[in-house]
Amino acid sequence: MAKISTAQQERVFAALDSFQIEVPSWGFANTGTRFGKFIQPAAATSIEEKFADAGEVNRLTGVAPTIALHVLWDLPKGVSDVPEIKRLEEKYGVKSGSINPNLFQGQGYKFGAMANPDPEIRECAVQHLLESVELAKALGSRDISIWDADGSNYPGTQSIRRRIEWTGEALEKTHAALAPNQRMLVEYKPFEPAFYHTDIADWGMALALAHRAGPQAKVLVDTGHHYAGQNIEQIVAWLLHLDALGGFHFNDRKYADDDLTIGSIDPYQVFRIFHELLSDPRGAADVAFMIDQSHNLKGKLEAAVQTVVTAQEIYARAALVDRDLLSGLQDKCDLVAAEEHFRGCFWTDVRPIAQEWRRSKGLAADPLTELRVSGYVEETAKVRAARNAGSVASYA
Ligand code: PSV
Ligand code: MN
Repeated sequence: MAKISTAQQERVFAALDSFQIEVPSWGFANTGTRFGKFIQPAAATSIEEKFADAGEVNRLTGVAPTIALHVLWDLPKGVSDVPEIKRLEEKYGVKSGSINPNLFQGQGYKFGAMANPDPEIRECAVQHLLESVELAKALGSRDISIWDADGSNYPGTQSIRRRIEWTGEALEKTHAALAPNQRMLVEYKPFEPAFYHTDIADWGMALALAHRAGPQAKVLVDTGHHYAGQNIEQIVAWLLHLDALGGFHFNDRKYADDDLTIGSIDPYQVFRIFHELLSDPRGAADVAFMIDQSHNLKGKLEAAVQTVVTAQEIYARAALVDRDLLSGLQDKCDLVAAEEHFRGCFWTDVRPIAQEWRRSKGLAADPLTELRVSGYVEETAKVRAARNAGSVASYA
């Protein structure tokens, strides 16, 4: 394996200095599959415990200073929850990150939210979106991250065309309420919960809707929301080219939206995505890195730390690429040399440099080991176990 050059080492350090990733509040609570959930004694049972856990991930890694909040799950009382959230931010040293409206759990949303044929339900969805924007303003959050679960299950049962219009109207109204520094991120997903058509099924639809909504609307790429075999880095390259990429929800998948740990199935794909980001001619693109995973089998805290560290290390590997060298090889169509350089960077073990970087920041060299040694999971389990056991009873 090629030795890491001084220039590469410097690039990796610079990349690590700029790398941050957001953890999701829902990754700390008990969640499962639609067939059931396995209760973890240390899972967070309240918003305070979610902040405590996010604080611990940030203490261990130093690169996860924000927590994504889901409005219905974390801010059920709306703006009156804001003072408590601010207290938690202060206490645990993590800030509120993206604000995620919930357009999928209300009973009224059975046939859709933004694109429900009933104008009253559509209005209800818009009101929720507007409240989410206000919440984000009150919390100082820049991004409102919108996932639209709408769609239909059977051909002929809904007008795809009218629903495009309704979705566009709702997003336009939401965009009009944004403060100048805020952004609206439009997430796409090809199926689930709808199984015939989803109103925002792919990046093209998300992009068209973002364009219609306004300049502060960008596309959010959830890596689990693609058809098998889709070239996600090409989508990323296009969105960067169009200045339309707002952020990521990172996770990995083998079959569908599996919410597995980033890079656990295909780390090379994550490397290729990071390569596109680092190749952006305008310099580091202003793109929010967020995690969207909730683990049913792995310990919540361990999974979160493992995810953050994995993302950071694959980012470092992408920083090894000598873009001038690669560009020259591409121009000469020296395919094998270009691929060998690219692949060689992917195969290089950057963990020693990452450890050195962490030490230089006064962080634990190995956050996962540090988590185990700290006893945090065992301690929180003692306090939370009874409450979590209660949630088994209520689930059964
Ligand atoms: C939907 O699958 C999704 O990816 C959206 O981002 C939601 O907000 C999140 O998962 C949690 O359900
Ligand atoms: Mn997502």
